[in-house]
Amino acid sequence: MFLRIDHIGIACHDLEKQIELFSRTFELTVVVREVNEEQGVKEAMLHIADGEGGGSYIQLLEPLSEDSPVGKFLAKRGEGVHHVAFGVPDVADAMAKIGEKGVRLLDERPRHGSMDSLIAFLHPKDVGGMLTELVQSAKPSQNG
Ligand code: MC0
Repeated sequence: MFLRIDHIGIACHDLEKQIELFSRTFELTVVVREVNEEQGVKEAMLHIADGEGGGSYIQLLEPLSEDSPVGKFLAKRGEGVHHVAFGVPDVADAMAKIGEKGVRLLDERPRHGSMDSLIAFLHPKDVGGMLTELVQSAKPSQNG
């Protein structure tokens, strides 16, 4: 079902500060910066490698408001890993297959994600405490 790890999403208070830390420490390059109003985040994608069906990235996330998913996460748990995203060939197909297994889907239909991907989230309580995202990439890879 999974092609690769698409990205690890990391919640932070200050996107620019965290970009500086990750770029300097791991010598990663920011390939995309976006604001996703629907998800309530300002984000940056730092390219790691290319894999089957797309690239893999560190995704840094700053909330647009305190009552957004990432805003609430930061208030409750502080900065750190927010979610793990897996690349899938077809997000609607993966949602149907996973939903049939009794895992709660947080989205009824695929939504707009980073770099024109299609995404859907699974409830963390049904996946061992890990907020899980499914990603269908728009392009095979984007590494800047
Ligand atoms: C909450 N919980 C988590 C969690 N967030 N567990 C693991 N990882 C997380 N990130 C746990 C809480 O501790 C709580 O457990 C339980 O789940 C319910 O959480 P809550 O605080 O009562 O409820 P909410 O209202 O904060 O909702 C949590 C939920 C929500 C995961 C349902 O954040 C959501 O729908 N997330 C999906 C969308 C999202 O995260 N978007 C931002 C990234 P206890 O034991 O205390 O009951 S957007 C993104 O990443 C896009 C742009 C992209 O990749 O392209």
